[in-house]
Amino acid sequence: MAISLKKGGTFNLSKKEPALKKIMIGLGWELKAGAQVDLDASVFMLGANGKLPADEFFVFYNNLKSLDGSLQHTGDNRTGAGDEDDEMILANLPAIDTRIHEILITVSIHEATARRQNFGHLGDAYIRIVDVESKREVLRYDLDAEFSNFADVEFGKLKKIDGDWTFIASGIGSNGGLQTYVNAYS
Ligand SMILES: [Ca+2]
Ligand SMILES: [Ca+2]
Repeated sequence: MAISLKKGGTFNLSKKEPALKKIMIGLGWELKAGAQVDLDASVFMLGANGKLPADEFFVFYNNLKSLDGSLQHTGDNRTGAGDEDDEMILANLPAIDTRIHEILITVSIHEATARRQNFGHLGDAYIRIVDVESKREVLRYDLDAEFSNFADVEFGKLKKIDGDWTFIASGIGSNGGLQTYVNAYS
């Protein structure tokens, strides 16, 4: 059984899953009837100072691979159709640049302001971590809090705490668009 986290919950991957090397971070969502929303998953790989050590550590639909090659975004999904993961990020944990202390995963609605959209147009949304080798789901966070008034959500983050990669189900909503995150972490 996979571990199911609630908002604010944490899971020490390095301690509880020491054999884990290659992981798939899967993000899924469902649209409410009639809604047409394009969500984009993005990853910010941050140094100890909370900033991107180089632009190429920002992984998104226009930069699918991180500078160190450890992270790969599998590509843009524009509809969220289907029950499977809608956007996926593959990570090779031992290959992550030692300068990286935090890996932040956000999901934002494409052109939310122009289209007047927010997470209220969405049904279920989740983030999960799967062991690539065994295909086993290690943990999952179903976004349980209310995000209806937001167009962007930080779904979760992997943070290095005392040398261990720890997943935190942060679930923090905002409304500035992807550019606001970019400005904050550049
Ligand atoms: Ca998308
Ligand atoms: Ca879906």
